[in-house]
Amino acid sequence: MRIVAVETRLVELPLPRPIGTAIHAIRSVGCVLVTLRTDDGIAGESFVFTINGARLAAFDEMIRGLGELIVGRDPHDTGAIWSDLWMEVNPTGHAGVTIAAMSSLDVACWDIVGRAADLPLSKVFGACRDSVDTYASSGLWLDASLSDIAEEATCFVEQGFTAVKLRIGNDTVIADIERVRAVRSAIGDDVRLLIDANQKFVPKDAIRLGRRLDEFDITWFEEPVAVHDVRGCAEVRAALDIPIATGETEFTSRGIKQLLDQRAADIVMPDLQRIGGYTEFRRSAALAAADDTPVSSHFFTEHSLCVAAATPNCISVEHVDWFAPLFAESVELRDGRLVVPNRPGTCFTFR
Ligand code: SMN
Ligand code: MG
Repeated sequence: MRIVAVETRLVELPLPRPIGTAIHAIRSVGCVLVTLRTDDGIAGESFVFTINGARLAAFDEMIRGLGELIVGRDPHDTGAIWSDLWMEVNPTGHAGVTIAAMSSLDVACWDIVGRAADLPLSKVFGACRDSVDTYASSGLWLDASLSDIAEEATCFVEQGFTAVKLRIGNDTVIADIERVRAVRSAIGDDVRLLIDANQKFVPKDAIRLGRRLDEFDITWFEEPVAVHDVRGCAEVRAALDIPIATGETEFTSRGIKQLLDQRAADIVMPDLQRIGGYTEFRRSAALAAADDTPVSSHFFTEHSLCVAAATPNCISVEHVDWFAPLFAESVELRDGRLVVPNRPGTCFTFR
């Protein structure tokens, strides 16, 4: 089997309302949808996105440019394709747009592998489970009022979620504590509460806040400090009882390795686009497993499900509904977990 064409399509998905985190102001997501075609008619799909579609054309250009290099290759040779493209991107660097493009080609190749075998990728990778824990993550934004987040949290619980993620990162400790208190009282003691600071704090402030949050039974404290302050993140982790989750902004298994080496995370969070597709997701998860560290996938709910199902140390998949309109199929929430579908490939196809 040979790859014969790489096609891309740009799509903009507006959010129901603009939202904010400590570092983002988001109105929409711009996506590059990627289709790899093969000589025997099987196609593989994947996508990358940018917030508000910013500089999406650069991603499209990189995907098509690197895509040309894999025309003529057997899509089953995911290992060789990864290694060859890794050498190719030396001048542009092993992070950012280049890795996002490599990720999209990798995921589309694996989709073909699954479809050609008529197997879900969870089975191709070696399934561990048929459902994966999840948490509601398309809400509880930093710019929403206290009453809005309480109402949203209640709504998530009514929908069947057993865990929710709240964005924090206000200018005062008191304001963040109020938000945590509002959500905790809305969801009760039996629903898990995760918090995400989106890199807002310096280590001392993160520690000060974290100590004040002990009474709220926080499942994890995500990205407490700036992405490059790995040592600072390790300080926060050492000082707090609340587990620290980070890694969504790391590129490839090398980024995850740094977090593990510096003991900066209790949970690492590979993001399919930044990590380097399924190939590097699995390498990252294997490094974490050897370090007795759990992983939880970031964004890409639909496309992460199959690899999460086949990752022994994967504890959850983030539930974000932004990309659902792209797909003909939807994820299914059952008893607070996402069901791993039995369809071939990634189990999801573009409309
Ligand atoms: C997040 C990342 C990107 C956009 C919005 C929110 C957040 C998450 O860090 O982990 O969901
Ligand atoms: Mg996050």
